[in-house]
Amino acid sequence: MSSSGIPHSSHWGAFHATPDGEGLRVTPHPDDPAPSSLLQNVPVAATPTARVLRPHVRRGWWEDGPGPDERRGRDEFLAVGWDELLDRVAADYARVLAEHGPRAVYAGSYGWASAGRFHHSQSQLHRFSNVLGGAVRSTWTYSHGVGEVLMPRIVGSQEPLISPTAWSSVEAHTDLVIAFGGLPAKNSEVASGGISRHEVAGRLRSAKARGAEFVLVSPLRDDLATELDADWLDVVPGTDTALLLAMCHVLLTDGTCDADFLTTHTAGSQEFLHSLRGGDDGIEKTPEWAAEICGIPAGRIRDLARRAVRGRTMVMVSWSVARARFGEQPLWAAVAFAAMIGQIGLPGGGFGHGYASTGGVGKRAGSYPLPTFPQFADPLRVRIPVARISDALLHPGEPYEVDGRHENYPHLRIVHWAGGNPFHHHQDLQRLQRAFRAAETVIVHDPFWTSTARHADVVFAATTTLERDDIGAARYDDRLIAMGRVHAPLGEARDDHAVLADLAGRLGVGDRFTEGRTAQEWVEHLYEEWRSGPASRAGILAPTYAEFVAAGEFALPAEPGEKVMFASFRADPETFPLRTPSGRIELHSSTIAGFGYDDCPGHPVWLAPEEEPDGEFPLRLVANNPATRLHSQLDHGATSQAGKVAGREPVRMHARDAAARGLHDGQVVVLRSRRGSCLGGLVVSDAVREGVVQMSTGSWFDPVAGAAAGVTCGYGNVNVLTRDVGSSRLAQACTGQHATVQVSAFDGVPPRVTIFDQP
Ligand SMILES: Nc1nc2c(c(=O)[nH]1)N[C@H]1C(S)=C(S)[C@@H](COP(=O)(O)OP(=O)(O)OC[C@H]3O[C@@H](n4cnc5c(=O)[nH]c(N)nc54)[C@H](O)[C@@H]3O)O[C@H]1N2
Ligand SMILES: Nc1nc2c(c(=O)[nH]1)N[C@H]1C(S)=C(S)[C@@H](COP(=O)(O)OP(=O)(O)OC[C@H]3O[C@@H](n4cnc5c(=O)[nH]c(N)nc54)[C@H](O)[C@@H]3O)O[C@H]1N2
Ligand SMILES: [Mo]
Repeated sequence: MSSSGIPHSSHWGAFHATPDGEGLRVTPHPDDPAPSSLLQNVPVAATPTARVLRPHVRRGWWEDGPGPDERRGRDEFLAVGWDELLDRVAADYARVLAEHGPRAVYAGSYGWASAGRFHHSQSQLHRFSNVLGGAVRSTWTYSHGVGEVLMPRIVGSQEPLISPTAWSSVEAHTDLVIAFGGLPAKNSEVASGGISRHEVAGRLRSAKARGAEFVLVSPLRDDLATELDADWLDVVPGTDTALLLAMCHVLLTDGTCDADFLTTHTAGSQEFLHSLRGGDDGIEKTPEWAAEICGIPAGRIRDLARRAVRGRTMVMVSWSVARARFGEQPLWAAVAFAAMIGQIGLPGGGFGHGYASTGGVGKRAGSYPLPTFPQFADPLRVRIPVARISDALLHPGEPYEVDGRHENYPHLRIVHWAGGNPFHHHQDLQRLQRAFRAAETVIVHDPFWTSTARHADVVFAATTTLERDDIGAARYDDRLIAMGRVHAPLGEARDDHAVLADLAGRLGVGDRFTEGRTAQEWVEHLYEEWRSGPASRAGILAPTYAEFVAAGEFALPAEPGEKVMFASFRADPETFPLRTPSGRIELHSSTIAGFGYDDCPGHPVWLAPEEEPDGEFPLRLVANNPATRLHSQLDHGATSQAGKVAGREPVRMHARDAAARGLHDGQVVVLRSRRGSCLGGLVVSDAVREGVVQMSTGSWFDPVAGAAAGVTCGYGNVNVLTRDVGSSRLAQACTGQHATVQVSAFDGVPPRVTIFDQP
């Protein structure tokens, strides 16, 4: 690296940090062609604002002991010493394990945490649980939980959402990109584990320069860069399935679908095509039928389907489109449409799920090994679908269904979270409050006084990455970064590893947890073990740890070839079948049909959202991921704060919807749904479809004391509005992207935002 400062990394980019007087100067990696503005949120992490500076405990838990408690989330916190707090937590762990076993501990701890291969909080917590005999964990993600379950069933793997056809192939070969949910530049700024070069915008630009055309299917016009000159189909949120089925219907009635490909490479096409003709419900899935539902005129639907068979077409579906009730359907319908075009497995053709949902998707195939912190095996192996956390806490022992299985929720007594913020990420936060109050002990490690920390009994003050050495690396990135400690820990903050090591020690498994290494020794060990083992076997000639640290980084070799998903299957489906029961792409799945789910039948169908706009809640909310931060992280940072409107999370609305309510740009408004309400700052914009409002996630949940202002959250956490229900019984995935709401003026003095104050 050429620029000065200490090398470091984050999920939103590699950078250099230089202590600068009282503050911190952050400069992007010199080779990053499009550094993220999120980097300017980083300096605030080095200040005491909103930091947990000492370990804390909730008074009620400390004085009255563990147990379900209505005071959780509103009680007072006491600052206590590390040792006395660790003693009490160890005693409670010992109690619960002795009385109820590991099935009573939830250590799923979902969340993005921070970059760094050793100090990764979930990995640390999972290793801790595993040496203790296991704990209940979560499975799948909020990001693409639908795809994780559906794709293996219909195409045999998660490849379409993890590593679809490479961007380089799209750049070189695609004539038409149809982007459902768009390719928002904001999302590609981020990639889990780190990203040293941001390439998506450049790839799109050169595809355009070669002559590629773009169609944006989204309720928001700015989900695709203006310079790409896309045709915008401003679909009604949650209705892409109807649009896609009608596009399939056009290929069928035009006779332009690739019948050979359907025969040789798919299973169940007869059932699917029959359903397009109205075989299931007597309704032909014509463009006229779809237009009524999705708000796109029939003529435009027909045109789009016809354009798609004219050249090489890539059907891209963002992860968000499936993060909704019945989210399995648009994804499956998009696979069906791509199969009917018949270009799956050709360069630049077919489909992919999540291009630009992060900067890593389609960037590299991820073929090289990375230094990895061993977690041991989980002896318990009890998992709940990640977004069913409130259900599990509120309904212990009760049955639920997922992916063809009948399960029962475990009775969770300890909830242990490190590196995630459920009081930002989960749906229906007031329900989550009730769920957390049902637990006996809630333990949270976080550097910041997040809303989750404020709903805990025990708050362990964690360090930030700036306070420790680590190895920055990610599967889809091309560099290892020697992350250096930039400053000493603030207050009494400690690394998650150190805290868990002390807890493990008190529970008699300290040596097994640490293997006798300090954190620094672990970092060096992980690197050296990788260098001499997997790296060397993969032909990577990596420098020694000392050389790596001196250089500040190490560039991985370029990957050979250009990945085209399912190319060998296309070329020879007999020799290279997909890992589905038929070996083919399943347009109808007998397995899924066999589950008998009316919320996810055996082939893609249109299922109307249960919560339709009505007189009381007439607007459709799009609750997407934020442009100015990663989720809730560093919401008090400069970039995030610069994006606020009237000191709240911005809410965008079309001018006609604003006028109909007498609202004006810049004013504080209230959003209400059947679940709760929050304030926001209004932005009037013609980039939003009429009847839709958009508010991003990630503003910290700031419950208004005594509900004085008549609202649930005074700052703008959109998840007080969303509905806590699974996508379907198939994936049971997060559906937070959509809700129906009403927006009105907020009269009176908005409450002061208190969420960044020390509690
Ligand atoms: N309505 C709606 N809700 C959504 C979504 C949506 O589209 N709509 N999207 C969902 C998606 S895709 C996701 S992935 C989730 C994301 O939800 P989360 O991943 O939970 O969100 P983050 O804000 O990244 O939370 C990470 C937490 O880890 C903490 N942290 C960082 N580094 C460390 C560390 O070293 N140690 C410890 N102990 N803590 C650390 C941070 O301070 C922060 O509190 O949100 C979901 N929620
Ligand atoms: N800057 C930044 N980048 C991020 C993140 C972040 O917090 N900040 N989070 C990261 C994470 S964890 C994830 S999982 C990904 C998320 O990646 P995505 O899930 O792809 O991102 P979202 O921003 O939630 O949604 C993208 C767009 O989908 C559109 N959309 C919503 N509903 C519909 C619909 O029904 N139909 C159609 N056609 N379009 C719809 C919305 O207009 C929205 O802007 O982003 C990652 N990147
Ligand atoms: Mo995500």
